[in-house]
Amino acid sequence: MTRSCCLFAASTAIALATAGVAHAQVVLADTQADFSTTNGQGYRGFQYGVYTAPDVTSGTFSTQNFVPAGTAPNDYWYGGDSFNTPALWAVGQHPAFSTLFPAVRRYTLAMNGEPNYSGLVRIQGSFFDLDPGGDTSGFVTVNGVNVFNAPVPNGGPPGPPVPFDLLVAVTPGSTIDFGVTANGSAPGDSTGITATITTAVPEPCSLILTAIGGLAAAFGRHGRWQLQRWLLA
Ligand SMILES: [Ca+2]
Repeated sequence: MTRSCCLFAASTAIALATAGVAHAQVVLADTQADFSTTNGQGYRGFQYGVYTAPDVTSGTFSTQNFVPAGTAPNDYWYGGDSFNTPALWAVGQHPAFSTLFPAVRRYTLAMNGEPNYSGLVRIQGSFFDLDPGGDTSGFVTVNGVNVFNAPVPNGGPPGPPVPFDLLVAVTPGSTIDFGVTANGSAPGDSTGITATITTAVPEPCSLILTAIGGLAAAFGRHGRWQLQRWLLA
């Protein structure tokens, strides 16, 4: 952060502190709020599809060959396997029934007008069972590297949350994937997912940028980002 930026941001922080305003960092993505089938693949930076390798659960699986689903009937993305699988909808996803390809929703930094951000992001959320008929695992990968992978116990819907809270470095074009694997068989594998991706600012400027986020709140999701980027220029 430059000196002029710090001075401006500091004055902003003081002004907002006086006004009692406090806001979180910039929200880049929200898996549920950003979901759409009517706006096409890539809307708000999200694509919905599969990894073309079966039943990846070990933590050593390949995360390459992400393929977006081709159609979206009835408000879910459909990957062409049997029994309407793989499927991805606003609050959950189901792996492919026959191939056992994991269902994956992918957020790509800077895709389709998403923020052109470099730095740390915090990925917070949880997986949870939506159908006690089958067990699954939920995973998160960033740029093809698996950073979270855990069983999702039955008990739904909704089952007990399997939370994750990850801090990773990204650049424009980085991919952040949220996936559900079949664990050997796919019947009854509907699994819930909720997650947000927010910018994360290391100390000592986190307080200042929190205040900037508050100043920018009225500008909307991407407007907030653009104001913060301008301040950091
Ligand atoms: Ca299963």
